[in-house]
Amino acid sequence: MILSRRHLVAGGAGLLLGACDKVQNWAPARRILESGDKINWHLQRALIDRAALAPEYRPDQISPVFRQNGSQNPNTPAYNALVASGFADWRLRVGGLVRQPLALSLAQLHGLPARAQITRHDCVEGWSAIGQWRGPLLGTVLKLAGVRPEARFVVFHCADQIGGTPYYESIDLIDAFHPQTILALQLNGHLLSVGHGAPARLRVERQLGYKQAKYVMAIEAVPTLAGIGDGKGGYWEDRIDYDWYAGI
Ligand SMILES: Nc1nc2c(c(=O)[nH]1)N[C@H]1C(S)=C(S)[C@@H](COP(=O)(O)O)O[C@H]1N2
Ligand SMILES: [Mo]
Repeated sequence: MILSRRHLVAGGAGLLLGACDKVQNWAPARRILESGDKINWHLQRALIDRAALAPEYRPDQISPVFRQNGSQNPNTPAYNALVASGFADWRLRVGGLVRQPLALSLAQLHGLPARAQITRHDCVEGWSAIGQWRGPLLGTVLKLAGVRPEARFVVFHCADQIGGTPYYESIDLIDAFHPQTILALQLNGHLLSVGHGAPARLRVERQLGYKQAKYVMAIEAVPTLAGIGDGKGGYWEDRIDYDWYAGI
């Protein structure tokens, strides 16, 4: 049917409802409504996808050796001094778009409720390893700082430099508050070794290895990735065409 002026200017509620019924039967409108449904369905599926958990494994499935990759020691004077003091002077800075910028000591991080998870690390170079990671939820730390509503991403600034540039990575707030996203302080029941990113490294379990920032020194909440590095959100994203969203 053609939508008539009478339908559009329908007066009473009853009439309006009647008009709605007719609109729903009107093919073009029905197509729009159905496509709305489809968009809704895709959106919901995407959101449910993003909330899904990474598989977790049994203790007997832990790899005997967990390989180290990328930087294995920042080896800068500043980092070496931190190692020498057992990270007593290390502070995790949390800043950017937060209500309360923080400088958390390692003891404070160890004092937060922690989560342990046995997960599989998948490196884009073609190797994997299963390990148990333990540490506070990144969400707990971000809630302490109070992320402002304008923030859309969190950036991790690391202590190591590759070719003179400090390593950096970023994730969006959906991953930042995912229940398996932790700041790992331990691997397989031991404090993180220097090789695995001491004293704190990100575990964002539904993404590839290069997102798992080691040697995290600062976390910054930002509205856009435009001002970070060359704007693609990570050290490797900016240098070779690694995807920013490295979903597994
Ligand atoms: N700061 C920093 N984080 C990093 C890297 C790096 O070079 N520097 N390499 C990434 C890559 S490619 C991988 S596969 C993992 C390796 O973590 P692992 O050494 O604990 O196995 O760390 C990731 N996080
Ligand atoms: Mo990797």
